[in-house]
Amino acid sequence: MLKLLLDDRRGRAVSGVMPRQGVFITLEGGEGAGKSTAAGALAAMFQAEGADVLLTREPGGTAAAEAIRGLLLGDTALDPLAQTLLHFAARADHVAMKIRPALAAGAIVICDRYYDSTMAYQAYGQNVDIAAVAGLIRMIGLIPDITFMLNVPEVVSRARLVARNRPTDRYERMDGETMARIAAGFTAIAAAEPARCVVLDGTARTEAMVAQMRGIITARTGR
Ligand code: T5A
Repeated sequence: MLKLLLDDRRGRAVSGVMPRQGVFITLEGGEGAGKSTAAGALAAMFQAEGADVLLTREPGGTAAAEAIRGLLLGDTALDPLAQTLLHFAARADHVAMKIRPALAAGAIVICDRYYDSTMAYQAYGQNVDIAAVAGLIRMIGLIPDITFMLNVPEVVSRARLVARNRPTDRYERMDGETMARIAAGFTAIAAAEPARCVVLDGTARTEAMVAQMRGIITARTGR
């Protein structure tokens, strides 16, 4: 008999998957939106409170997923569907090997990008079939408790990348039209899932943004 492999948002035990007791928080947004900076500050805040925290990222987070990241962010030409499947291969390993065990142990898991990035970058940005990506998301079967979407205008995003002064990857080199479709993708996801997604102003000071995130996490999860 076919087992139900999707878990529910509040983490009750479901046939075939580990029970979920922790809190799963993801950060999403365009290039240079400030996700890594905010994720690090949020993790530090929880650690200072004595919480068990896993700070991780996508693509990446496990040995295999980091190897796939090297291919995805490298210079080898990659068809958008191939990118999609590689992002999900990395994600499947990351979720099974790292995120689900940490949630089962009760940790606060903070992940810098997750499946919304594939929907925005590969489906909306590069015209991979939205329904196909939605199907892959269902196969992963782990929905974040809260997703913070950091919104910055493209001009701010570009200025931050230039100021950082490091070599760009294939995504950072995308043209303005593609970046606009990616931004529209994040907006559509947030509009479709208001109970999960919180859109924040990525041009705000990091400390203020993270304090706002902390308040929302308490209000929504009690942690
Ligand atoms: N990707 C990823 C897909 O296409 N599909 C997928 O499914 C997934 C998971 C990953 C790339 O892969 C793509 C998207 C990405 O392009 P990455 O290097 O991990 O590559 O890229 P990003 O996640 O975009 O990481 P970035 O470092 O580029 O952006 P962040 O994390 O949003 O920004 P951050 O925090 O590094 O900050 C950028 C700069 O801005 C400053 C920081 O000091 C830094 O210099 N800054 C601020 N300045 C003013 N005010 C603030 N509030 C600031 N916050 C940060």
